[in-house]
Amino acid sequence: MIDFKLYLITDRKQVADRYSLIASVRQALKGGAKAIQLREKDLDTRELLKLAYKMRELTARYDARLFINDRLDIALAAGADGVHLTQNSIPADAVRKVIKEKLMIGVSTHSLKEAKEAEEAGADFITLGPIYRTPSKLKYGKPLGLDKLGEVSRKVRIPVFALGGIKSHRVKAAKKAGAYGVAMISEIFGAGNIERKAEEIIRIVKGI
Ligand code: TZP
Repeated sequence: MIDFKLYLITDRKQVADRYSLIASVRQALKGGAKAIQLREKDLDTRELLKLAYKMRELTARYDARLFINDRLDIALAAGADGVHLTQNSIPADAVRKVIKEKLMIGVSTHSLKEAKEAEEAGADFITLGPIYRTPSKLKYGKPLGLDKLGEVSRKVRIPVFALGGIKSHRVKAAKKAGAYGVAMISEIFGAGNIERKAEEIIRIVKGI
């Protein structure tokens, strides 16, 4: 069961330097965030594990789920709730065989084909993106847009989180198009008041 609507993805390089990543995530958790994906691709294994331990301790305190990007080994070692797989990771069905229901599996997708494949492979949820233009993801080419988000959301049964260029003022449209929830980096980590920004997004995405 996916019991969160906001999926917050980390990027310590986007955190205003007066805060550490941990302090910023703490603010988001205070604002009500219930799912964090640790995505720090440039850290080596031991640094990443150290950070994952800290994130585990912190998220547990706020009863929030922790996902680790790409690294099943780190997810298991840190006692995370799930692993978030990319299109280049070990595939979801291979992970599922080993972990059964012990961990949740999220998968990053960029097309209907990838979304269907992730569902068939046993993913619990997917992110779909980039929906809007976002500087960090220009390499994916043209944004998918809301129509594609709607089509994918209708054609898979697992929850779809809209990702890429999602800002407060776009959350409603993403929901209306059919997204189950929203995933984001810069809108929250770049906010002057992270706690309040997280609160605001959660209110909109839950429709309250
Ligand atoms: N995958 C597709 S877009 C994206 C990722 C990781 C980055 C989203 O970042 P932002 O700042 O929420 O647009």
